Amino acid sequence: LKRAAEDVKTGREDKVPWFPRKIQDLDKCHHLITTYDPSLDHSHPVSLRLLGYCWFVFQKETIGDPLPRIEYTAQETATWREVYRKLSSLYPTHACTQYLDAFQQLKKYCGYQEDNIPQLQDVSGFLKERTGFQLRPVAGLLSAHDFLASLAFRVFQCTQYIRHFSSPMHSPEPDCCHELLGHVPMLANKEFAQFSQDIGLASLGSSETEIEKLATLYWFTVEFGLCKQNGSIRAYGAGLLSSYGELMYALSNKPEYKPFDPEVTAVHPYQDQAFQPVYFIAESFEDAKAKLQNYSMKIKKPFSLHYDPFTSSVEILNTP
Ligand code: HBI
Ligand code: FE
Repeated sequence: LKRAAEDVKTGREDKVPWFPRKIQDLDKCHHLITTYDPSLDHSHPVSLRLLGYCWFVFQKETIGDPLPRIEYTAQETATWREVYRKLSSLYPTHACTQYLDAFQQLKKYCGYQEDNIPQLQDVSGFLKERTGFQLRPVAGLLSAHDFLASLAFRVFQCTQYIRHFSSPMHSPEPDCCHELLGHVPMLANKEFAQFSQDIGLASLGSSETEIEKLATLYWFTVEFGLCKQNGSIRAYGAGLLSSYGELMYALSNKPEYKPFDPEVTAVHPYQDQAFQPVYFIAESFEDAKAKLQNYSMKIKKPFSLHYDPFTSSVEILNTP
């Protein structure tokens, strides 16, 4: 409500929702989507102990504080082991080289191994050194508005609990297997980090309609993107790199492929209950970044924004 009162009045019908101007404002970007309520779904009891703990942490934690270290139970570690083993057997043939390079580094420096769930604090420090990205713990699925806004400041809101042991190969919402195995390795790559931040920056000061389109772009790239590599096709999307079944399927001859084109991709219907019927292929991250920048320039905003990396804040230019 407090945020709603701060919406920017533009005099147009499409008003600009409140958005963070500096990294500290991300403390207000914690709006969870409640389509999935673990307390009502007994077939998918996520680890409620940790979920509750995340909530607790969330209340107190401000950006920049050290991230809590979690002592995972033997059962939680066993779930991680199963997911880690199965997925890492596919990476050499299915993941892009940027992913594979970072994965090696994470094994060396961040405790990525089958008997250990890496700690967000260690991973966050590693990313900060590589690309300036940092992690911050979050209790579940955030609104696209808040999630994308944090990317603008190179902050990745990251779940810290693990899926329930009863279905190790599937999780109805993001969990640390998805974040640590899907997202983190790619965020260690400079090009990809810039691409992610660019989607975030494009969302700041955009209308809800434009944010919805950017969320769809995010879906088909950061979550389910494929790219060309030395004449073959590899995965870079986190939703693929954290799902054994869909990773195999995406690189089989079953789905349809289309070239990544933001105008087309942003309005393509997506599937969140089954495998995607269509995947978009990027020529390279350079190319995807250039196309995204071109797309973002065309989004109508009542002002222009400039990101200042020294202060982690956005300057607002040409306000009427
Ligand atoms: N929230 N915690 C969390 N993790 C995500 O990966 C995530 C999210 N909210 C929205 C989202 N991803 C995307 O699907 C887009 O809506 C931006
Ligand atoms: Fe994700």
